[in-house]
Amino acid sequence: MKLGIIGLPNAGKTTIFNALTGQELEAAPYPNPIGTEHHVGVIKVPDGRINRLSEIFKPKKTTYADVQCVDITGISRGVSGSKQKTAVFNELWECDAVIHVVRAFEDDGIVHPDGEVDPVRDAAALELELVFHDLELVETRLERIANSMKKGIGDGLEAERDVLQKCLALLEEEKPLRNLSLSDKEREVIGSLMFASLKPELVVLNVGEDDIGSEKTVAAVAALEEFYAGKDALVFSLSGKIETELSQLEAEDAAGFLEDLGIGEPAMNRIIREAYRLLGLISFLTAGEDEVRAWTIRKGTVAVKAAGKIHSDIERGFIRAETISYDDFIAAGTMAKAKDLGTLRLEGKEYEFQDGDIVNFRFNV
Ligand SMILES: Nc1nc2c(ncn2[C@@H]2O[C@H](COP(=O)(O)OP(=O)(O)OP(=O)(O)O)[C@@H](O)[C@H]2O)c(=O)[nH]1
Ligand SMILES: [Mg+2]
Repeated sequence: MKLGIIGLPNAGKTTIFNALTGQELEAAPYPNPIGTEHHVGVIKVPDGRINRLSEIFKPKKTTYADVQCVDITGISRGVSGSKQKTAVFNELWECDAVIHVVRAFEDDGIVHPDGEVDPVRDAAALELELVFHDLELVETRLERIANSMKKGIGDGLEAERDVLQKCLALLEEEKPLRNLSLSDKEREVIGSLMFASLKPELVVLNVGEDDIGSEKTVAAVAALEEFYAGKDALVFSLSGKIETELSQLEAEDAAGFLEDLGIGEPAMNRIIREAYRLLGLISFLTAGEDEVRAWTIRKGTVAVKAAGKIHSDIERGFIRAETISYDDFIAAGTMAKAKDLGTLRLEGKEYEFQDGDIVNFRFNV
């Protein structure tokens, strides 16, 4: 999975990228020119189950699931059509979901492109850039299809045309495509078009350190939620600055810091969790003396395909998947006990893994 961070200039994208990836890139008080920043990093997916299994199995190696993350430069207003902007949208196209950073923190030392902080206006401005980009795409494509049809070489393009007309109607209302209910078939038909506003979005309101959970923050989140009412978008608030500090602390110090702040867990954990949910992803786990590890799959992936994530040999030679849910394993304490209790099951090729299933593949090649 790959997440792309977008937002207006100086919203705090790089700050949040640092917090997510543990990198320490410079977060500058001046907006970087569009197209100049494309930082790539890896997020280790926080997973308490993996921590716990590591304590139990004491493996040589512990591996968390990971997610790629790109810090894409600020999309400023009205740069439509420029080369830099094309680069930004190309980058965005590679991502499965978007983290849209919206500034709420006040700081006179940090220029806001519009002079003052206004989260809903800013979010709307960015969405409009996505909409304009997609509108251009739809119009161009519809024109091509119409031309092909005129020339009598447009056979089979009707389905695409019909979906695009639905898209057009929505975009003309200045609404992002993620609000459209499309069937899998319809999605497939337009699958090669590089739509930006179709990507599921996590909207992150970057609030000042003193505004975590404040009335002002609650109101701003509610206003954004109203603006985003629809599908495939979720709104959160966090303090990018604090999250960055947290990410640089050792686990023990971080726990103390969280307690002082009255926060249960780093907001980043929630972002990742929700991104998984938005994208329909789950993890299955493998645990042994060599390695405890989380593997990311789409919900609904059958056991034999999931096996292929680990190695193609296991997929080819798949016999059975010894499977137990994480909770059942913890309740039993050991695999031997789980076998006695009957909670360790043998599943076949077509079994759909559930989130947190601990799996041992039996295979033969
Ligand atoms: N006071 C305050 N400053 C912040 C906060 N978050 C980010 N900043 C500062 O705002 C400035 C811009 O932050 P960046 O993370 O570089 O913003 P960006 O969105 O990556 O900016 P561009 O890449 O230039 O578009 C930096 O000086 C940050 O230190 C915050 O919560 N509070
Ligand atoms: Mg930046």
